[in-house]
Amino acid sequence: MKRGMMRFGMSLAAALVMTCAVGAARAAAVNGFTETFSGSGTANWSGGSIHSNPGTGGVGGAGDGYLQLSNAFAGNFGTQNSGENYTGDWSAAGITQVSFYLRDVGADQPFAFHFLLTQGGSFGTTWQYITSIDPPTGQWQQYTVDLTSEANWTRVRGSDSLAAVLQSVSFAHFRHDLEPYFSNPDPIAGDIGIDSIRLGAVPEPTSLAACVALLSLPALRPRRRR
Ligand SMILES: [Ca+2]
Ligand SMILES: [Ca+2]
Repeated sequence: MKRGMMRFGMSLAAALVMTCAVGAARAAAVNGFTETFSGSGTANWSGGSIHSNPGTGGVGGAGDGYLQLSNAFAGNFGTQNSGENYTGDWSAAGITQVSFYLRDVGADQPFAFHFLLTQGGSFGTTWQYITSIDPPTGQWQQYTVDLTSEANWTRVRGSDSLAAVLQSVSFAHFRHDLEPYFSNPDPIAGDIGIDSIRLGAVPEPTSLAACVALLSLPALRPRRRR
C-alpha cells in the first residue's frame, strides 16, 4: 500500500472512531422520537407494576403492541424510563411537549394518571404534570403534556425549577396519584395501556393533509421509466 493511501486510511479510521465516540456521547432524547411498542417489548419502561406488551391491540390495531401496566393488588402504580431515548437536555433538543395514548384496559378503574420528569437520582427534583387522566375504557385517547409553562406542573420533590429539570432529565415517569400531590403516589389495583409516546410537537393534521395534497400533485410524483 502506498504511504499516502495508508495515511488516508488511518485518518479515516480515526475520524470514524471519533464520530462513533461523539455519537455515543450524544445519545439522548431527540425531538420527534416516538415509542410505538411494536413487537412485544417494553422498551426499558420498568417499575413496581407488572409490565407486559400483548403485541396487539395498540393504537395501530391488530399486530401493534403497547405497554400494559397491571397491579393485581392495591399498590404504587406506575412506570419509569431512564433509557437514552428519554434522558438528557430536552431544552436543547427543542422538545416542548410530550404526547401519548392511554386506554383503560380490562375492567374500568378510577385512574388519576400523571406524567412526571426527574432530574438526578431517584430522590432528585421531580415535577408532575397537574392534569390528571382517567382514560376511556376499551379505546385509545391521545393526551398532550405542555412543557413550556411551570404553572401546569407541581413539584413533588426537590427544589430545582422545571426549566432546570428539562436541561438534564434523568427519568420520565407515569403514575397514578391523587390530590394532594407530594412525593408518594397513591395505591390502586387495575390495569392500563400506554402507547405511541412522542417527544415533541404532534404534527398538525392540517400540515399532514397539506403534505398528502402536495404529493398527489402530478409534478411531484416519481416519474415512471419507460
Ligand atoms: Ca403501538
Ligand atoms: Ca383497567
